[in-house]
Amino acid sequence: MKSPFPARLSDASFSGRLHDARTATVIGRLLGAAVAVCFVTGLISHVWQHPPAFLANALPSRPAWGYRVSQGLHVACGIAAVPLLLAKLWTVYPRLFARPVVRSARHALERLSVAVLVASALFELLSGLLNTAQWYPWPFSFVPVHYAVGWLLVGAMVLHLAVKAPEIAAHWRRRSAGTLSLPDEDATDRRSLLRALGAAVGAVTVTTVGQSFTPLGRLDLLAPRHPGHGPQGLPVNRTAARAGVDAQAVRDWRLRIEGPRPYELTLRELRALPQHEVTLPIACVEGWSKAARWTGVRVRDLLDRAGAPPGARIRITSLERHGAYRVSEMAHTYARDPLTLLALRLNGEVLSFDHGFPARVIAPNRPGVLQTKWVGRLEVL
Ligand SMILES: Nc1nc2c(c(=O)[nH]1)N[C@H]1C(S)=C(S)[C@@H](COP(=O)(O)O)O[C@H]1N2
Ligand SMILES: [Mo]
Repeated sequence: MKSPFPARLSDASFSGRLHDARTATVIGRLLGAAVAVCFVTGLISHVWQHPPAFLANALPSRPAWGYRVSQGLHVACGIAAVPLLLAKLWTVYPRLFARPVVRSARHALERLSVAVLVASALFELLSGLLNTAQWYPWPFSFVPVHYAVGWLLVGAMVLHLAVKAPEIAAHWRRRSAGTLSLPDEDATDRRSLLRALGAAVGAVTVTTVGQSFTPLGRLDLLAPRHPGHGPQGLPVNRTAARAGVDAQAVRDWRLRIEGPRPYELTLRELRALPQHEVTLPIACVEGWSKAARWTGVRVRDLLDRAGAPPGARIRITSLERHGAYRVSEMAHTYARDPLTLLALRLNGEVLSFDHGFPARVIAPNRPGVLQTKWVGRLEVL
């Protein structure tokens, strides 16, 4: 069978019609920036969900909007990176068919690093995107693999930047030496390509970013979640039915607080304690977030009554029997924050079952997965 590609593609056949180094540099810069933001915000999200021992009791609970902005950026930059990556691959693809396949040991290593770079970039964007849609068509667990491949991607990208540094430097500015000799029509075509790319990035961003940036909520046409859709004006990730929590499970509900002076409270007793109202967002790792008004009892008041030392970490356990998010832990910085509540009400109404009735955790600057619903027990650690 005849190959659709010229038998011998030398570097010369790579130079024309937007498969050139200037175009690759311009798109690469934007893609690199998007990947860098994804990496930093991804690290933040990972540390917040799985803190290393030395940070487990020290993560800051402020700014209250911190995790919301960080994770919103993570998902928005990941989505913007999809058209950027496709355009970048299109610009450089003739290089993939360059012959001879391997010219030297150094060349072989470079090709290998590009293979890792392309594969890990495609994997990160695809797995992240499917995760926001809660679709897991793979046999591994998303979080550790997405995290590990993130390191692979950044490592391969740094290597790529180092190898290409001379070329990137030569084509960084429009009037750099290498581009002066290019025909004018290439410059015009490049501008058109970049304008189209800008429009594509703008379109995917504007139609999804409203899932966390609520002023653009009405333009949120493509994101899997709409921040306003759900009971009591808030989306639900895991419903009470799916978590196996029903009226029966909460009938004789009591909150158990384990500490130096353990005690139990009925819902009526909890309601009789001083109530506080806070406005805080649920910020899901999948990218949607929404602020809401929560009313309930300060966690620190409950801990004081149990005689908890001020620096103590706590563990929160849900009534839910199975499920990855039935238990969460909280640093003293969170437990002592006056905004951290065991919430009983949401947006002026008693919590619905799906939002965690009879009681759920709401704390500032905290990933949604840790805002435990259907709380049954608080333990001083
Ligand atoms: N017990 C329990 N709490 C949970 C979860 C869960 O699966 N089980 N899901 C978490 C996730 S992933 C999110 S984003 C928030 C969503 O809260 P909401 O359904 O009230 O909007 O609840 C969190 N609390
Ligand atoms: Mo979530």
